[in-house]
Amino acid sequence: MQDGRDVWLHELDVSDDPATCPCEPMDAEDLLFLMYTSGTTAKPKGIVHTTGGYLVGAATTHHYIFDLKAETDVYWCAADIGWITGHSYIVYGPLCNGATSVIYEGTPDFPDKSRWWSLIERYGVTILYTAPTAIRAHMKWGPQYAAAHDLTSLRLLGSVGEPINPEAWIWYHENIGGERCPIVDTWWQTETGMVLITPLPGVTTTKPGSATRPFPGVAASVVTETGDRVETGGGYLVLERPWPAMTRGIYGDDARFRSTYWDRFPGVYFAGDGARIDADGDFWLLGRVDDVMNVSGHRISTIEVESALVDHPAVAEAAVCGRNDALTGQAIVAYVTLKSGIEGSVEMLEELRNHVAFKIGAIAKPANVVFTPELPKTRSGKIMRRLLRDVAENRTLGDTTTLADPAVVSEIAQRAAEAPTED
Ligand code: 7RM
Repeated sequence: MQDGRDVWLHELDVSDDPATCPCEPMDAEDLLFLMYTSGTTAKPKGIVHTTGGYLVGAATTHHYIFDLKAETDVYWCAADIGWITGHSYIVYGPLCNGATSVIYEGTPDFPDKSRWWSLIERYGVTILYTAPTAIRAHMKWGPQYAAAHDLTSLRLLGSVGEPINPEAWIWYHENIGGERCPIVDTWWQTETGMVLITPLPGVTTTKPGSATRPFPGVAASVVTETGDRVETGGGYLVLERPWPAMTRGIYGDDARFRSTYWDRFPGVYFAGDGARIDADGDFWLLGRVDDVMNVSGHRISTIEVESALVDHPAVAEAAVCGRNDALTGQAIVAYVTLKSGIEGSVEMLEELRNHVAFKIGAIAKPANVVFTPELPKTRSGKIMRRLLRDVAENRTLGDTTTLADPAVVSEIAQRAAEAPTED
C-alpha cells in the first residue's frame, strides 16, 4: 500500500456513485479491438475488428452453433481469453446472448488432471468448447480422470483451432460426451471473427474429422490453382461473399492486407487453408497451404501424416514438417510424443514409419522420427512448424516469443541431433 496512490476499497466512500453504468453508443464501424495474429509468420499482423458487424457475427454464431438456451445452459469455452476464440466465444458472443458461463484461468492439470471434469461436475456444464490439442493432452493422460466424474450434464461439445483427427474426435465423443453429445467442429480464423464452417447440432450429420458445411449465409468454396471452383475434390479455401464479422483490415498496413487475402484469387477472400469437398458436399480442412510438403513431386499435407501417426495406439501427439532433400526435393520429418509410460525406440520408429505407409502410402513415410516429450506450440495450441523446419534443417532458430514454453525447442533440437536418419 502506497500513500497517495493506493486506497482500501472498504474505506472508499462510493455511496454517491450511481449503481448503473449506461451504455456508450458506438458507430457500427468504430474499432472494437486489434488482435495480433499468433506469429507463425515473421511479423505479426494487427487484425482490425469493428463493433456492429463483429458483435452480430459473434452473437449469432454462438447462439445457433451451440444451440444456446440462455435460461438453462451452463456454457464453458476453455480457450485462452487472449486468443480470438476467447474474444468471440468467451467474452462477446456469450455476453450478447446472456449466457451463463464458466470462465476458467489455469492449466488443465493443476492441482491434478481431473480439474476440468470436476469443474464440469460442480457447475453442471452443458456445453464445452475446446481445442484438439487439449483433447489430445487428456488422451495422453488417459480416460480414468474423466471417468471418475459425473459428466452427464454435458449435451454438446465443440472443437476449434486445427483439424480434429478422427482418433481425438472419437475419444472426445466416447469419453467426454458419453456417446450422446453432438460435436461441432468449427472452422474459422482471427480474420473471420466468427465461425464460418461448422455443423449445426440437430441439423447436420457429423463425420469425425470434417467441419461439414458453411454456416447459413456463408459463401465458402474450394478453388483450383487458377481460381476455378471445385465441386468435389481438393484445393484452396476461399470466401466469395462478405460476412458480418470479417476483419476490416491489417492495422496500418493496407498493402499487406490486400496482398495476403485478396490478390491470390481476384474478387474473393483467400483464407490460406487447403480444403477438400467430399461426395456429400462436406468440407475437410487440410491445414495451411504453406505447410504442404512436396516429396518426389507428390503434394502431402502435414495434417494427413500427423493424423496417421496419432492413429497409432502408442502416439499422443505428432507434428510433421518438410526438410530439403537433394534426392526427393523434400523429406518428411516427424516429431512424436508418445502416450504416458511408453518409451521411444528404434523398433517403435520403424513401426511408426510403416504405420504411415499403411495408412497413406509409402511416399508419405517420414525419413526421420524424433521422439520428444513436448511439441512447440503457441498458447492457443498451434504447432509452430516454422521452428520445426528450422530444427530439421539445422538453422538458427527464428523468433520464439509466442511459444507457450520456449524451452521445448532447445530440447527438441537436442533430440533431433541425436536421432538416427533413415534412407
Ligand atoms: C479460431 C482460430 C486460424 C487457422 C485456420 C486454420 C486453423 C481453426 C479449424 C482449423 C481445421 C478447424 N483462429 N483452424 N479451426 N483447421 N479445422 N475447425 O483458430 O486465427 O488462431 O487460426 O486455424 O488453419 O486458418 S486462428
